Amino acid sequence: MTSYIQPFTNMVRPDGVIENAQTVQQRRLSDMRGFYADAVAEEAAAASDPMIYEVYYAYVPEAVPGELGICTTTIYPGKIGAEYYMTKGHFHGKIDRAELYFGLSGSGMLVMETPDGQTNAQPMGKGTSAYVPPYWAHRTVNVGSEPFVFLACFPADAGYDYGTIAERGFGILVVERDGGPQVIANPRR
Ligand code: PAN
Ligand code: ZN
Repeated sequence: MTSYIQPFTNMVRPDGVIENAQTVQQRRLSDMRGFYADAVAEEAAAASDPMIYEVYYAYVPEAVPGELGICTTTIYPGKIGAEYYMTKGHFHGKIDRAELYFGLSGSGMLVMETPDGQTNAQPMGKGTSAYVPPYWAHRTVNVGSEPFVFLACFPADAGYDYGTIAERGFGILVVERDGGPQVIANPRR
């Protein structure tokens, strides 16, 4: 017999807090050492171990095909050297799973890359709907002076492959140049 999941709603605040969240994940600089291009700046910032981003999960389903995961990400404003605070970034474990992002507040960039090295960067802000297609690794970056917050909805069986990006990074970085964000080639590639 089918056992039905009960329908539910959550209040999602513009600052990314989800009321009655199932879990909250915090990512400090110490959770992502080696991700930033400027190793000297990263070492200097490590002393205070700043909070880089937080993820509130409204729903963390089992990896059942057909189910959806729902969460917000709040990336705090800041830079390591010239590089803006950002998420680790990942391919999905099931690499052909797509994802929807929806901007709630602040301003950011969505950086993406295919396994064969095609890159793409899309600006995001409040009200932006962004499609992460199958096969594209994805990372978000806060390019503003306020927290950048977005909602994500993803197939429950998508999973995470963090290792590929942890090793190679993305082909493009988002850095501050002349007072604003600029997308540049990753010098470590
Ligand atoms: C997002 C991300 C979230 C945090 O919900 O998981 O923004 O980024 P990292 O997972 O790269 O640390 C998502 O893309 N889920 O699939
Ligand atoms: Zn994802």
